Amino acid sequence: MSNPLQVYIDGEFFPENEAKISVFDHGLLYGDGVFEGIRFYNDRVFRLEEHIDRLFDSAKAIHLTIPATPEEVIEMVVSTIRKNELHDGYVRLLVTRGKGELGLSPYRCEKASLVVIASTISLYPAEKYETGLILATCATRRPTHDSLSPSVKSLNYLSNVMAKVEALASGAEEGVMLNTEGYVAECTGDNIFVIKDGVIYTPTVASGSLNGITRKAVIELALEAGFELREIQMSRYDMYTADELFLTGTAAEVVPVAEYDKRVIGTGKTGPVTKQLLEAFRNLVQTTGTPIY
Ligand code: PXG
Repeated sequence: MSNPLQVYIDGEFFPENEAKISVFDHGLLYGDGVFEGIRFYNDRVFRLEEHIDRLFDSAKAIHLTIPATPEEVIEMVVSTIRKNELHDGYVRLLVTRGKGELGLSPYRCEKASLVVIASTISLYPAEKYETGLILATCATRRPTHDSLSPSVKSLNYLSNVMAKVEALASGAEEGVMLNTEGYVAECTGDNIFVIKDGVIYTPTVASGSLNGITRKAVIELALEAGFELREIQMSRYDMYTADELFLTGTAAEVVPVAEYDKRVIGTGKTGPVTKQLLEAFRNLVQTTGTPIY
């Protein structure tokens, strides 16, 4: 049997079956906290500083003080991977509001808790990167800026979870979430890209999509490769009539889509632009990032 994972909690490492958070933590009681999902490949952490920046921005937006500096959080992530002697994998970094009395007020919690789990992940089977995913539109909409900003990567993922349930119930593998105006925001855990007549399109962040770190990396790769790229208000029509469609995310990386709401996308096979960007992305993650060892 392999060694148990060592989980970092507030300055100490615990074997996975002893890695516990209080039932009085407001992260559990109210979903009050923020998180990041981060990948490391070939002994380097991909875009670590961007993830830490987004974590601090999410925390600031929910009025949560992270009890460490960004540099210290970076060191926590790298040392947790090192402690587990991992080379390729996934980090889940969470900041919860911390242990407190019952009651919504965050001021009942003395200090936020920091947790780092370093493990392995595989979201979709390898053949999906050849054949493409099946998508369906979900009934559950993305939260709006006037409630919880969709830019906050909070511990409250219930609307995404409900959307995922709806997608799976309709026989799809991933769900498309619209904003309250009915424009495409993103999938339950991935950003969306469309290719039409050689131009690449993605919904604006203002449409209600997370400012994805994979999204940003893919935009950079597309521009470097000389593609025209437009951030737009995207409709389902734009997706139905796309030549190619793909999703981006830390877990999914760059994954093609073959079918959406029963419409075959393009030829139904992974298209050339998707293939090119998928390869460029795989090369990027293998050759850049914060060194672990
Ligand atoms: N939209 C949403 C709602 C997300 O949660 C993305 C887009 C893609 O963003 P990044 O920065 O990863 O390119 C996400 C990311 C998980 C998991 O465990 C979820 C995400 C990332 C990593 C793991 O389900 N979501």
